[in-house]
Amino acid sequence: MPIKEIKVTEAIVRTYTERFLNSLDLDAAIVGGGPAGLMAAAILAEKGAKTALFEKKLSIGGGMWGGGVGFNVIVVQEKARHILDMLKIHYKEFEKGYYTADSIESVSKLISYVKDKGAEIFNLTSVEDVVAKKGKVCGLVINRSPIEMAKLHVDPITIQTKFVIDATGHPAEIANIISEKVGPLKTKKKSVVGERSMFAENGEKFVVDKVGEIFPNVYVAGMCVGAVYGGPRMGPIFGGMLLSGEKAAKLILKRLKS
Ligand code: 48F
Repeated sequence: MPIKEIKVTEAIVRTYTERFLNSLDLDAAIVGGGPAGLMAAAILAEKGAKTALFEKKLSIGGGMWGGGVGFNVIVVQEKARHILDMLKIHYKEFEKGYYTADSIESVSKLISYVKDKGAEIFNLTSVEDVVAKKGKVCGLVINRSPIEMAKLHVDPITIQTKFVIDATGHPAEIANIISEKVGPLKTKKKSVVGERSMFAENGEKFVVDKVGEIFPNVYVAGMCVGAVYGGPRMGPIFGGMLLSGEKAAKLILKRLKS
């Protein structure tokens, strides 16, 4: 059978449109496809929550591809080793309690796991605002990243969701938007404090301990937690990111159940 160009076009447009229409009304919308957002998407989708992840870049994986200074190796501590096992990522014990894994294998297997569990991933999609009604966030305002990058005057569209996870990493973009345009955060300082200098041990603990709801229906995960609450950065050790995403997902699953 000859290949028809317009059939290829039709296949892409119809399939993408169907996927997008199926994601208009979600249980959980995750902003940011770094390790924390991906991990949250995996756990939510695995437990049957209708989940989509929005990533503004072309590639998914955030800051995990490059390991440390572009040496494509990540370090994961004992506490998060179960996640490497769950994702079937190969790893070696470097010294007691320090495990190394190939960062490229780690990102690929995480993405693959998320897709296998049924979450949608929309790349090239920037979240530029939230939908907020009666003091609660109930949706996201999204645009195509190339439109945003070219600063074209083109209006965005929206999706509806029960819960949002801000997993945008260091800039804590959604938390900043909320505190500037919607209202004070539920945190002690009421707005984004900004992360502190490096202290790996404390930073890794902080990004897990402080995971929670920062505004009605909005949770934080990953480095965003450090930015919102003023926790230390931790460098290329990734167990905390994965555990943080896992915890945010579990908190939302509990809320969805009730
Ligand atoms: O930065 P990122 O990897 O965040 P994370 O999951 O992990 C942090 C680590 O990579 C590392 C670290 C740990 O050692 O400190 O930095 O917390 O991934 C965040 C993703 O969010 C995307 C951004 O492109 C990146 O891929 N992102 C940011 N803002 C938006 C967004 C937005 N407004 N809309 C969509 N995606």
